[in-house]
Order: sequence, then C-alpha cells, then structure tokens
Amino acid sequence: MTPHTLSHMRNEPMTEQMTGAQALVRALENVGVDTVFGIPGGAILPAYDPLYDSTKVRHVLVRHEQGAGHAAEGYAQATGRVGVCMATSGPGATNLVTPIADAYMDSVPIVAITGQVASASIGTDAFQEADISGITMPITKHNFLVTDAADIPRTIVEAFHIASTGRPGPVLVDISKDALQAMTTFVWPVTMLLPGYRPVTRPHSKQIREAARLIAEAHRPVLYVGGGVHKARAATQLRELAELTGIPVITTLTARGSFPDSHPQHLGMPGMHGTVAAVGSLQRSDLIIALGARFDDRVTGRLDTFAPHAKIVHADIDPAEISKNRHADVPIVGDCREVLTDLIAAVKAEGRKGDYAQWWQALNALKQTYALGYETFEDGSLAPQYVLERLSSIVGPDAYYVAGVGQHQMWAAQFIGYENPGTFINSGGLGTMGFAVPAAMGVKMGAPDSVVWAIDGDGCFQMTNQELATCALEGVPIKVAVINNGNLGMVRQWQTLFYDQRYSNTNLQSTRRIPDFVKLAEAYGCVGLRCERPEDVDATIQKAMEINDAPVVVDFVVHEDAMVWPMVAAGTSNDEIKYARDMAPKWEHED
Ligand SMILES: Cc1ncc(C[n+]2csc(CCOP(=O)(O)OP(=O)(O)O)c2C)c(N)n1
Ligand SMILES: [Mg+2]
Repeated sequence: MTPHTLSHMRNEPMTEQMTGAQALVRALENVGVDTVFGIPGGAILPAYDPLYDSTKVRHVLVRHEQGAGHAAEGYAQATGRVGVCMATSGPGATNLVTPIADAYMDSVPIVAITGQVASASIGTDAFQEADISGITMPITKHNFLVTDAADIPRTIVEAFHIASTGRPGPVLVDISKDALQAMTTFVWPVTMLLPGYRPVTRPHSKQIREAARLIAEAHRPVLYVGGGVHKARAATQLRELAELTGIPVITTLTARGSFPDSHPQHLGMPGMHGTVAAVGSLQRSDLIIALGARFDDRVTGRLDTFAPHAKIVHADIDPAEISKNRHADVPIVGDCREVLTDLIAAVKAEGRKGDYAQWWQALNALKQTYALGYETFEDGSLAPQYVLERLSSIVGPDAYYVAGVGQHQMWAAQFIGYENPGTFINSGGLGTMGFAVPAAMGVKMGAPDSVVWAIDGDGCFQMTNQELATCALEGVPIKVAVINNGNLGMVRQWQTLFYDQRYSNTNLQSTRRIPDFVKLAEAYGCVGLRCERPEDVDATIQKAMEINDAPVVVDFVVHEDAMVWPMVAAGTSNDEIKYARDMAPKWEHED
C-alpha cells in the first residue's frame, strides 16, 4: 500500500495561529484527504465550521454513522488510500463501532475522527459522553484521545501513517471539544513521535531460501492466497510465481480476483463454502504456501484435522498472525510483494523444479467432477445463482462487486468471475450485515468511472438502505441487486440443515413487498426495477446498466429454498465437505 502520508503530504513549512478545529481541517488537507463521510453534532461541531470552507475536502453527509464508516472502508479499498469518517461524541461515535470493528477484521485503512466532550467533563457522564477510545481499544490498530489543540496536526499525521503502513487497519482520533475550540499555533510539517512502530516489510533471506527449497521438494503444494496479497498490490508477482512453479492457487473470500478465475491453475475459493477442489487441495497438500492469509476458522474447518500432511510456509506482514492458528514451519514476516519478488528469485536460483504432474491429475479430476452448480426450480421461479451468473457475464470483470453478508454474499463469491484484484469487496472477518450499500457508495466515490454493483440480501438491505438518499443527492449512481429471498437466508439454511427445519424468526416476508423495494428506491430518488422470472433477468440487468444518472435498485425476487453449496458444516472437518445435501465427494486415493 502506498503510504498515504508520504505520497500526498504537502510539505510547505508554515506556522500560523488558528483554532484546533482549523488545524484539524488543515492537517486533513495537508495529508491529502479529499473525501470525509460523516454526520455533525455538538462535540464535533467546531470542526464542521472550517470544514464548510474547505475547497479540498468534500464532506459527504450520510444518514447513519455506520454508513460513514463502511463508506470510508469502500473508499479506502477502491483507492488504496486511507478512508475517513467523522462523527460526534456518544451515540455518533458508538454508531462507528461496527465499521471500525469491520475494518479491523479485514485490515482496511480508515481514520475515524470523533468529537469528545470538553476535557474537564471527561469521566463525569456528561451529556453524550462515551469513552470511545476505551470502547474501540480492542478493535483499532491504534487510537488517540487528544485534549490539547497543539497535538492535533501531529496526531492526524501519525493516525494516517499507522492506518496505511504495515498491516493496514482502523485508527481512531477522539478530540475533546475544548481542544477543537482553543487557539493554537499550527506548525507544518510535523515530526511523528512513534517510537517502536516500525513494521517489517523486508523478508528474511534465509527463510525465503528455505521456502524455495520446500517448493522444489514438494509433491502436492498449494498457494493459499489471502487479502494481504492485494493489500500489498502483489497480484502480478503472485501470477509470476504461480506460473514459474506450476503450483495451484486458491483465493480466499477477501482475495477473490487476486488471481484470475479463468486461469487454469486456479482452484477457486477455500473454506466453508469453497470449491471441493480448493478444500480438497488443502486437505491433501504436503506444502501450503500461505500469503497474506490468516488460517481463519472459516477456511480451516476443525483445526486439528486441517491439512494433516502439509508443511506450512506462512508469509504475513503481521508477525502476530504467524503460528497463531497453525504452526508455521517456515515463518516469513514481510510485505507480500517483497516476499513474492524474493521468492521468485529464490525459486529461479534453486534451479530444481517440483514435479506436480500427479497432483494436477488429481486436482483436475476434482475440478471437473465437482464444478460449482445449483438447483433450478420447476415452478419457473428464479434461482439466485442464475442472477449472479448473468450479472457476471453481462457486467463483466471490470466492475466492482460489493456484497452484504449471507447466502447472496457466498453466491457472489462463487458465481461472479473475478479477473482483477480488489474487485470483490465484502465483509469477510466480521460478517457485517448492512455493509454493501454504504461500502458501494464509498467505492463509487473512490472509483467514479467504474461500474459498481452492490449485491445485497433483503435482510442486509433493510439495515443500511438509507444511504441511497446520500447516493441520490450526492450524485453517486451505484447499482444494487437485492437478492430477495424473503428470509434471513443463511440463517434459514442452518435451520434447514441443523435445526430440523424449525424456522424460528428468519422469515422477513420481504417478498410480500413489505417494504416494497421498488417503491422504496423511488422514495429515495433512485430508479427501482423488479425481476421475478429467469427470462427477464438479462433485460433487467441491461436496463440497470443503461441508467447512469441515478442509483438503481433491482428487486430480484428469488426462491427461498436455494442453498449455498458446497458446505463444510461449522465445527466439522474440511474432509466432511458436502457438495450438495448428503452428497460427499469421493476422494481419489492419489497417494
Ligand atoms: C449485523 C448482523 N446481524 C446478524 C448477523 C447474522 N446473520 C448472518 S447472515 C444473516 C442473514 C442475512 O439475510 P439476508 O441479508 O436476507 O441475506 P441472505 O442470506 O438471505 O442472502 C444473518 C441474520 C450478521 N451477520 N450481521
Ligand atoms: Mg435474504
């Protein structure tokens, strides 16, 4: 990731008298911020006054602070820069907790700026007081409570530096109202005071050589690619290593697109709803090369049965990830692009090539036998997977796809073909319903020339659709495909499989048009379309693609019984993957 502070910082030295609030806005301008998502209120109000005059920073008035946070995440992911959100003290700040936690879990660089009650009132249960730095301590990469106006510019520079370097993540800057109001001397540039913060990006050469040796000796290696590869902008290097060695590649939920889906060496996504080939490759592997991935439980399944024969090479910029869940035989701390560049050189220097012919024979058989498929319905109703398949082929791989959380998210991961890194944006770690619409807004503002589709569930959509008003008023023409199955579908799927079809509190009845998503879209100044039959899908998508002057919402009314397959049930072993209900793959005895 390009360090935001270094590439954008304007460095003309200056000293000037101004308020803390003015210093805040000036510092934001100087570190290159052009967009802030937020909502004002009492404690942050002093900052909104100079913001009103800024010609460099565009403030986007959202409808809910959660929307501001997810929009900042979307903006960050589309631009590779730091996303910024702003809120007042107390409830404004606590409404940011979910997106901050989301950004922490998915390593998204955002800076959240919150107003705090006056420093003399801190700790007195003052009106709209919440200890937001205490609350967010475990879900921020770092956070600051600023009570002195003189500290504001330096803190902003430090916050952007921490958010964007090393393993990216959210940083909170909580500023007391009196610090915003006080006069101070604004001095620029500032010197950061961050003793001890020195992320390691250069991998250790001995470990790299060891990894290259294991690659040459392995018979069943797999490149297990996580979100860190795109964060390091290392997709080109990944492809070079994969093609140089001939090793199969799997891309996790946060890595979709980091290796082209169409590439013959791609086995798909691993994990709970991964392909049989990807999950099977891990279980049979004798060498897993994990790159910017964290052995999440959704990938490993039951940990003590995960990849029992594999040695592990684990490369990550965050040393805390290495050997956290699975012991690493070769730990490599470093930036994925540098790791891959060095690994390519080391593999070339090693000279020997691994023989993976038998391995590929077994994997190709799995790929062919257990290709992704889905059930269609005889009553003429829509299969959700079909909608995503058509969306993929009509819209293509140059668009951004931003998903909510649930079945539709998994179908979006499975049935859209990703060819470009960073084009599938979703809430992987926290699994935050309501992510899609505001994040898509942020993506579209960061990449205004790209087509941006939010793929949302009817449940998720009802959590954050108010940001459609923001999109309509701010001229942000996103497109939203609501995969409306009338249910909290993913939870219903678990009830079908594990709770004897007792559908306790999962039926939203959204298919009864309460609310009517088409009318809702229109009420928000968007275009609303509805599609209920397979034969209308193409024309509806094409119509949505032709509208570029307003946000579009398509209510795709789909069958409620569609399920996400394959599936590794929670807490079970990857070996027990089912590719359809009660259908387990037959494993080859390749060894
Ligand atoms: C904020 C939040 N609350 C609850 C959950 C638990 N949960 C996971 S998926 C899901 C259902 C989502 O429903 P919908 O948006 O309609 O998507 P579908 O699964 O039907 O495609 C729920 C309730 C969650 N992930 N996030
Ligand atoms: Mg649903």
